[in-house]
Amino acid sequence: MTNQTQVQTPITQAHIDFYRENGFVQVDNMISPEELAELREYLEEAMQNDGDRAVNTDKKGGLYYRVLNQKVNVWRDHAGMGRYTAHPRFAESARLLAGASGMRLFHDHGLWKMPGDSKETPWHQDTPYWPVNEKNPGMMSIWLTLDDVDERNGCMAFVPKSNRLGKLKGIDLTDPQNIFDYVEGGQADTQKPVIVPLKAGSCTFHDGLTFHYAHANSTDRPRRVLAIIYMPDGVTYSGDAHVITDGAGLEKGQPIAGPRFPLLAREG
Ligand SMILES: O=C(O)CCC(=O)C(=O)O
Repeated sequence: MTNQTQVQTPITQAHIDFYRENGFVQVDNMISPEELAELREYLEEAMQNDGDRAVNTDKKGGLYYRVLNQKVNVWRDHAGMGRYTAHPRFAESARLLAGASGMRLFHDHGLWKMPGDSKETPWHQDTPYWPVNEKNPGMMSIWLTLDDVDERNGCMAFVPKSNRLGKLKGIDLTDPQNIFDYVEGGQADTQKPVIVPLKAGSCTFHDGLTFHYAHANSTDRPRRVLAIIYMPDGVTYSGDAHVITDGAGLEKGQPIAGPRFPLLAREG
């Protein structure tokens, strides 16, 4: 007989209610100062060293790099990052907010907004980029900042309840369309963003359908973030090409599962 220890999280009923109402939520002090120091060290190593599994979205100087210096699947090249990306506290927090019976890892990514020629991350939804069949898959991200963030160095902003607008077109992050033009019936109720400055070690969670944006970095230091994307157990693969699912041996129409997509949190 197994004796499962309940995973402790900072999630309160107020967080759950806010997330379900608005499609995002701020959670302060997700990690301790000691964890923050360790995670900074690990993510620095993961971003600076080339392994064979993690993937850089663009090279220094590229258009995408000016928006984000992004490395996906850092957990697959760095065992220390693996510990954080699979952290039960983060995954259980995500599960509680979403109200899912189980949460799987989709992928992690280091998201650094570099100083210098920095561009904003335009308003977008995440769901249109993912190779899943469901229009509303309940997928979500934790965005955990390793630096204090505000409007000067790339904090996030969200449009409350925009997740209820459903899945719209994907935005080209380097040559953005205006996502608000895609909203049927006009823009009025969809353009009231909430800007979310955070202290290092704090985080936001957002639904894959929630409109979000990040300011450009006008400081002289990188803005360092670990983001992890979770999917409720049972979300199915569309068969579309995607850096995370290509070569993972998945069958179109089948639930995304297997060793690259571990179940990180479950009910009970
Ligand atoms: O970090 C950013 O600038 C944007 C992050 C984002 O779009 C996301 O985590 O979905």
